Amino acid sequence: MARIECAVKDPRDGLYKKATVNITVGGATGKPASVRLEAAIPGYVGTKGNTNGVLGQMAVQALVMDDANQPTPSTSGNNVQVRILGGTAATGGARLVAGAQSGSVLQLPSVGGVATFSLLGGEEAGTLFLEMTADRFDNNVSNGIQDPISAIRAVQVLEALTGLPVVQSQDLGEVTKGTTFTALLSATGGLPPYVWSATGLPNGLSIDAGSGMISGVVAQDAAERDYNVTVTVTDKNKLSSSGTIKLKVVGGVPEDLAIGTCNPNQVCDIGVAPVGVNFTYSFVASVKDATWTFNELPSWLSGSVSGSAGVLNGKPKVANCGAHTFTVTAKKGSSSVTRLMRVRVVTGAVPAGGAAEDYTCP
Ligand SMILES: [Ca+2]
Repeated sequence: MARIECAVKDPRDGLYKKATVNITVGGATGKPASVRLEAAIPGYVGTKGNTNGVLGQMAVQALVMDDANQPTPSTSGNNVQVRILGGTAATGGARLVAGAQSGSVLQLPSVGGVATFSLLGGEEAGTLFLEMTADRFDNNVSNGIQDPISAIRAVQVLEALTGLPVVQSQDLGEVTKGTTFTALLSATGGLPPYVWSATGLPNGLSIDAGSGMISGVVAQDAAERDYNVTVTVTDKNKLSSSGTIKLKVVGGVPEDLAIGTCNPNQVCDIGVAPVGVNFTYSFVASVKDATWTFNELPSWLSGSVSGSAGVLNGKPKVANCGAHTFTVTAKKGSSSVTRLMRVRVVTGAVPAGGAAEDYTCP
């Protein structure tokens, strides 16, 4: 108990007025009611032996407060237990040190409600969870903890001081079912090496954790639509961030792009072209939005695209007599099919006033 007395002089009558109040000091139980851990600035610790200048140890204060939020009285025994919780990669080699004690668990006496120890980082970066416990039953943890009061604090263990890694968002475009697809993702910042993961990929595609390579063959049962894939990259500090990769699955295997009834193992005849007569031929695919290219066309023939058709056009001369082979390629998304075609230039009708040798093949 303590008595507080206060006296003031009243300016109106010049008399002193007094008041007293009795208060109870340490009015609460003096038993632990709350505990907390306070890490020294900057609040993170480096991995053991890191060469990047991150300090490998830091001081941590364990505070034990009573019901009135006052420091619990010091006791003759240990009244603070601190331990590193297992289960994270960062625990390997990490330890707590105070005086002669060293390990993943310490039991310490508090002085003025505070026990101080050091945390040393281990081999791996990541998050460490420190648990502090006091015993409300008797403010002593050495004889068993009957009524635990606990708090957990996360501490980041860093290999180097870097920013977060950032995934470069990108649009991978159209991916055609049934065809092999690969795309290499990239990240910046953070501390390589990176570990990659992805959610929302269409069936058949997967990401390589080590390289960030998305690859595979989109399954035939994958829905044909736009996909927004969440890609997460985690760096050596175990810091991670996510980005969105877009792609669109489209239908169509090479067989769907069959050109006419021509099969892939034969030369496909598209007919004859008489000398002196304009020759036209259109290729139309069985799927929409195919694009067309022609290769090794004879000099008298030119290819073009009209709408969704690939069109050949030309007027052969007598010098062009004979068979000509060339290739036609129809492409849709990443799927394409190429066929070998043949056209034969033959003798044409001689127009009025024309010379027979200009229209007659040898
Ligand atoms: Ca106890």
